[in-house]
Amino acid sequence: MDERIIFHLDMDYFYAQIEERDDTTLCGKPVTVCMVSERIGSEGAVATSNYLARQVGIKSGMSCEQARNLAPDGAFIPVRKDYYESVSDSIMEAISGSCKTLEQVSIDEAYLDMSGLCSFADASYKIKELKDAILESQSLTCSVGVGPNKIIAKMASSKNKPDGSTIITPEQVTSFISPMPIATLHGIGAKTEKALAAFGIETIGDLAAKEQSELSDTLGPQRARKLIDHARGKDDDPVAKRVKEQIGRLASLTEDTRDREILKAKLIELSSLVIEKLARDGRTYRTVTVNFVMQGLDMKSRSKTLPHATRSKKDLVRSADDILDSYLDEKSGLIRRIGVSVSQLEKPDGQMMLDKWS
Ligand code: DGT
Ligand code: CA
Ligand code: CA
Repeated sequence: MDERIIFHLDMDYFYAQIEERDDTTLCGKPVTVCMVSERIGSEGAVATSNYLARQVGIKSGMSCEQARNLAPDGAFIPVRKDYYESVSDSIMEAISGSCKTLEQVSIDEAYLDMSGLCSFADASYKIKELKDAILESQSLTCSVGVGPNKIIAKMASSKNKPDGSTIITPEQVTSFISPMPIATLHGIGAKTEKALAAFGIETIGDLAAKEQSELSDTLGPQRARKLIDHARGKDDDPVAKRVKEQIGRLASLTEDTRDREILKAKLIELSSLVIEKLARDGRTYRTVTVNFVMQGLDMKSRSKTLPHATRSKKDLVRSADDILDSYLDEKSGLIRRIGVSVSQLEKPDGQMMLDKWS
């Protein structure tokens, strides 16, 4: 096989950077994006923050209240997940033409298979092209890692942030990863870290020096093999196009309700968002699902499948509305959140979108 060259792209302080871009008055301030819990006005945990906020100790997952104490003059912004999703879609669209295969792995991360399109020696030009494409399309910065496989590319992208890049050639792999703490290896959580510590394994290099047989009893033979391979910088996992098997949007209601008009208006709003996303992906749907999160937080869903594939908003709204009617008829209780999703997605050329790597 020809030499592989894989890029890993990770957007910088993604949610907070989008907010900064959209509101220039935030420039130079610590910016924190807060999750908003069920009820309007009550803040949950920090989703992310910009680098100024990180300097005063604000971290993802801490309570927003705690964050406010750390940065009394900072900006605190409620999360806009659907909007960030649409920014993410635009970014992925802008770069999809620059590689052989694009594998989106989270809202702000993707692997790009660049094998045959550049070499390690000229990778820096491709990095610049990629960063420029994202800047031009969305005015946002990212960090890029380049390596002979996904594991190395991902470790490289976090080496130099924000707006950085790191290229690790096959020859540099061992010296790059060996000294790193074992917890930085993909797939090693606190429990495995502790189990490996009992073997005196603290760095990735320590793990690379072990044989499978030494760790099989503790990790299981397959996992032991895989983690040792990764620690030796070996990973042949392909960059695989990931397809979403459904597209959906969910929203909280301002109060728990079973008012038909309020629920219908929400369904129309959500249906528009779903249709927009479907159009961006160039897909059709056949099945419509409405999700109901009840006051006690139990979840119910009801689906309806249409006779033909379609991209029609009218059909989506009508189907969702029918489902709502029969649901209200059948069930009692107040509804807290409502969602609309479509599945059985197809590309116009008739290819089924499958719920797996393709
Ligand atoms: P970075 O990559 O270190 O410059 O900063 P981010 O903010 O891009 O961090 P990353 O890549 O881990 O996560 C991407 C986005 O995912 C981030 O902007 C917000 C969201 N996110 C990350 N961690 C959490 C979390 O603990 N809770 C919630 N709700 N969202 C999170
Ligand atoms: Ca990121
Ligand atoms: Ca990320």
